[in-house]
Amino acid sequence: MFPTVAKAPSRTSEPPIPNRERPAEPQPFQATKEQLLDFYKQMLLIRRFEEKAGQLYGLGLIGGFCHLYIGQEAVAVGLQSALDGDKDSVITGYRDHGHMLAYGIDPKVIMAELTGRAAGISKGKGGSMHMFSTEHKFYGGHGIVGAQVSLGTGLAFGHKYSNDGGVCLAYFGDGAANQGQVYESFNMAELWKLPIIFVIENNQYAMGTAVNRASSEDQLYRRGESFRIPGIQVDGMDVLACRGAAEEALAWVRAGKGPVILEMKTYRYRGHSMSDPAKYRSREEVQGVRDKSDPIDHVKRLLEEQGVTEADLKVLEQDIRKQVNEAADFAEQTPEPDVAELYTEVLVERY
Ligand SMILES: Cc1ncc(C[n+]2csc(CCOP(=O)(O)OP(=O)(O)O)c2C)c(N)n1
Ligand SMILES: [Mg+2]
Repeated sequence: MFPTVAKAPSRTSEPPIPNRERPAEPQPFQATKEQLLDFYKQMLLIRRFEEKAGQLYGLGLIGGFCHLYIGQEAVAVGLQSALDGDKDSVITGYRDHGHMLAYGIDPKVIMAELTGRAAGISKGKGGSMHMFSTEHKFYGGHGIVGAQVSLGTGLAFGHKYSNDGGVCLAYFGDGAANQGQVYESFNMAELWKLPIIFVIENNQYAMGTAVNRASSEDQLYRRGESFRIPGIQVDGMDVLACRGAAEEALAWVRAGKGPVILEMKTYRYRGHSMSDPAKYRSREEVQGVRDKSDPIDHVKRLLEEQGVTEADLKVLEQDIRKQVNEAADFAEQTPEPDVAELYTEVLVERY
């Protein structure tokens, strides 16, 4: 005899889990003039840094792959500004320069890492895709699409296990959101109520594939529903919306309620990497976003409303250009690692 199984009611017309508690609707962050100026400076630094990195790549000074963050600046700046630098950790994929700069790490050691120099933040052995700063609890920089999500879940497990109060911010792309290990991570993270924010940087493309050509559910914030992980969709071109969403997500996670997904709607202006013919979208599409939704122009307008003048902003811009030029000079002039360093610090053996 088989046990009798109660007939399940039809649920096709119901939302997956009705009446479930969810994080509150995020509100735009109310920034002071100083905070706005700080966001502006950080985003402009990322943009100018990335433009310079593109030039150095063209000159053959950067080897291997190089993925620029231009267009997405508000995401890293807005989210990371809400973190507790002493406790929280961050992990991301290969498009990682902006996330490091958003920590206030010296652009010199980041640029020197791109040019493979001994003074680089990972001693010139990580390069563009594999930079780390354990001092800032920044755990890379990963080239395997989606792998950082499982590693980030491990970091969150570490926070919970050691009860250090930290939260992990694990960034990944719209393309990575279709990888299998992401869902294994979602399952364990919710089951164990791990302190992690899964941040999907939906920049609309995975290499040359538009998100709606590759994703059956292209509203990516819903991807956690079957794991009971709430999701929030955020305007990733608005630094104040990003910061507001981070605060709501952090409040939820720090209260022990488990993970949250933030889908950041953003856009990358440049090619996927430095060798991208960009045949999959029109110039008009890119120009349209630049004209209407640029995250830096947005903050510039807010600053101007607060009485900051074009001349004040020019001074800032000059200072940032100077910093970036100094970083590039340093990255060109500082020596490469000694050959004797080839096998040092590439593996930590702990038995
Ligand atoms: C496991 C794996 N599969 C494929 C690749 C090749 N690859 C590198 S980047 C990329 C696209 C990822 O797109 P997305 O996750 O949207 O991130 P974005 O580049 O837009 O930041 C692919 C397929 C890889 N590095 N690793
Ligand atoms: Mg993408």
